[in-house]
Amino acid sequence: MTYEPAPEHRFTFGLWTLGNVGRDPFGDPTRAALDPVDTVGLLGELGAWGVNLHDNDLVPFGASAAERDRIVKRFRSAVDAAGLVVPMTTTNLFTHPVFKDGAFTANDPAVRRFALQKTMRSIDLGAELGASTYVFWGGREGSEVTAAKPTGDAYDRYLEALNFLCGYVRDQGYEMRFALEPKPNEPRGDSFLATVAHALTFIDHLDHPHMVGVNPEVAHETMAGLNFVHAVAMALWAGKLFHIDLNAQRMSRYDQDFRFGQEDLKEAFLLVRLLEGSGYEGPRHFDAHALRVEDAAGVREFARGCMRTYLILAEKARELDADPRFAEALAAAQAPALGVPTVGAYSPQAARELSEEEFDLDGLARRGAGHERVDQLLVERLLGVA
Ligand code: GLT
Ligand code: MN
Ligand code: MN
Repeated sequence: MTYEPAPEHRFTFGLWTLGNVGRDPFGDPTRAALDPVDTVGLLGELGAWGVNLHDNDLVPFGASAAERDRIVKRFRSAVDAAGLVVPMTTTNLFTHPVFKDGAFTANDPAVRRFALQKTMRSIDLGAELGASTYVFWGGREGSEVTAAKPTGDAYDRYLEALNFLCGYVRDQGYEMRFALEPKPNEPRGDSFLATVAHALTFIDHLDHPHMVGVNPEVAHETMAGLNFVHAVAMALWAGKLFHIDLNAQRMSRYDQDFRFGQEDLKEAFLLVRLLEGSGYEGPRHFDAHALRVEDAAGVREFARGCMRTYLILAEKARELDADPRFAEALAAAQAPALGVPTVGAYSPQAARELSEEEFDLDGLARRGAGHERVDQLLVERLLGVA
């Protein structure tokens, strides 16, 4: 196995990821900005499948229509020349100061209307580039002063915005689905749609819920101390995993967006195993960037590393699932038994039978669960000594 990335692996990166210049809240850029055309060339060379973008990663805020068309044409030729696709696009609703108090949930109605206008134009750009997924990361949707922004009203406005934009996509006849990206905080003190479960509940209230799913990010659930594999598994279970942002993160810190696999290898492994076994056919998108201490060579190493680690973990997952000792350990732990219905659908007869059933409670309570063996086999496989 050479672990060489190829387009069939469906690896994608955002323009903002390879193009990250290493700015942080305390320090200036440490790398020169990349021309999107050069980013695309590099991605093609490294074996990626696609490139994603925010409207303003490509077209500067406030550019004229003629300027926009010229930039998009040049970019499109570069994408074609590199043999890439543009599967996902999104809107920057967080950098410009006009969005300081939110976009779709800004208290000021004029800001909310401008945010919708900007998003409609950005959706047009996505459709023009062939994107089938449109991501919504509500970077500024949230607050620091809870009393100044009634939460129920904010969710009403968020819902109104998404309903309006679903209407727009349908009206234009675009083949496009929306994916909401949750995050608990940063840059706002407290963000709306804080976790995958918040987003799933929200989607149920939309006019066209089938058009909208989620885009979970490793770093975002991990910041909140949540189990990311559970979050993704729940999204899959709900039929709502429309996209995924892969990276790495240590708990309880700022949004680190590290190279995939840089932290918590076991979780990365479980995630790859879940995705590869789930039938998920969407992009494997790396929303991460090279460390601020790196130069152009480091950026290249970072991008290769994300894809290589994914492929290595996918191979380890296949090996683990083909290991008869692991299958035995799972059987001893009764993992397959969880797939068997407990009582089936309710019926008076089933209720009667259940109420008469007798249980050996002491025996059940004494039985060991066998989880230690399952985990040890997994760890040894991961450590390469299985
Ligand atoms: C920004 C954020 C990411 C989002 C991007 C899409 S932009 O970099 O940190 O998590 O996915 O808007
Ligand atoms: Mn992030
Ligand atoms: Mn992200």
